[in-house]
Amino acid sequence: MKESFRWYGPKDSVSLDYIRQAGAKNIVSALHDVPNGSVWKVGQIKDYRNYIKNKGLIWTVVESIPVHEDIKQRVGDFEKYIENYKTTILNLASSGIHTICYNFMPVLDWTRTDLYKPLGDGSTALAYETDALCAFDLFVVKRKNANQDYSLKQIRSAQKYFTDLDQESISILTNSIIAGLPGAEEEYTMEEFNMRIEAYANITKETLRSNLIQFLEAIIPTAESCGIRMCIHPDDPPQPLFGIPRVVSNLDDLNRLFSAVPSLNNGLTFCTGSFGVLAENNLLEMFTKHADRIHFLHLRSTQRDGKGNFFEANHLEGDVDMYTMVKAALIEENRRKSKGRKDFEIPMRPDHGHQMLDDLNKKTNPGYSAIGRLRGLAEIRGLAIGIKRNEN
Ligand code: DNO
Repeated sequence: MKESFRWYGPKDSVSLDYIRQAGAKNIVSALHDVPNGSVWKVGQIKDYRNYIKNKGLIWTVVESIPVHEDIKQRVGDFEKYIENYKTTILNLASSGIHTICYNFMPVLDWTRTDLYKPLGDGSTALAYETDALCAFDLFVVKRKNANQDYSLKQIRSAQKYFTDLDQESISILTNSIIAGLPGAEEEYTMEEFNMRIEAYANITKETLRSNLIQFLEAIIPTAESCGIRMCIHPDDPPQPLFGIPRVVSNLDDLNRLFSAVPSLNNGLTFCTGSFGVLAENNLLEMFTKHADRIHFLHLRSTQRDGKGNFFEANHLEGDVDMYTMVKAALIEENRRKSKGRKDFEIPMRPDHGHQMLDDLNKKTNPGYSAIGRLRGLAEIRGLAIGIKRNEN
């Protein structure tokens, strides 16, 4: 696996100099300052690439080129945004970057309700609680007809949860959900958020899926023409939020997506933590079925409680069987190597990490502090070496 680390650009408190010390040579990053929908120009891409190169590192994966909301809904200027997307793909390829991660989650990218859940060992983790989300939806956003999307039991439980919140907790919860987690690229006021959600009122799951497929039909030929591996990131969490469908959550979703657009350039970011939130997702089966189009790995684990809540566990703990997943990745790499595939080494990044040790007193991007990810990378690196040695 190509060990990688995500970097949010020159403003990231975890600098490239620090990342070099983690031992990862590959950088996962994006032109975060370019507004969603605009073309990434060759000059901008090359400057950014060279800045990383001058630090002795390689910009290997783009995460993400955000997909404009007009494309997801197929409204407004979606055709122009698709053309811009294609131009960005070509510009990245001509600058030597060939792997692009993106997602098709409506309105919000990844979502958590608590960014600093205290754990028993003194570190903090990202967490998601259904009561918190439901309470936010019903009593803060006050989304029209929201109660139709929840059972009576859920509503009662959310009511109780909300009654116990003071003003400060409500505003922390609000910021955790709509103020834009790192990489989401968009933050909303409550009014904007409501408008964005409302725009999906008539978009069914099948419409959203069809919009995604039409987007892929438009861009994948461009990706093929210049050797770009597109890899969609799964829904995080893998379930509808705010009454809006999501279409990259389970094996059935993947099967439909890849049978509609079978090119291997239409690939997948296999995020063990995102898929792992659904107990019914068999990660190994999902991985094996679509192994040849997995162009990027996000390795992390989540711990479910059986009631829809989860927190991010240490990388080798929680519900994800990391041994099995790393082994599957190494088997796939060997298979590709034996077939002479040049992309046999799959870029992998330790996804998220606990806020721990000195980082507890620093301001870092939630989930992206240095030490927690360093721990994750070190554990996964050791695991991979152990598996490889054991096989030879
Ligand atoms: C969260 C990330 C996501 C991811 C995008 C990919 O930590 O995994 O923000 O980058 O969903 O497009």
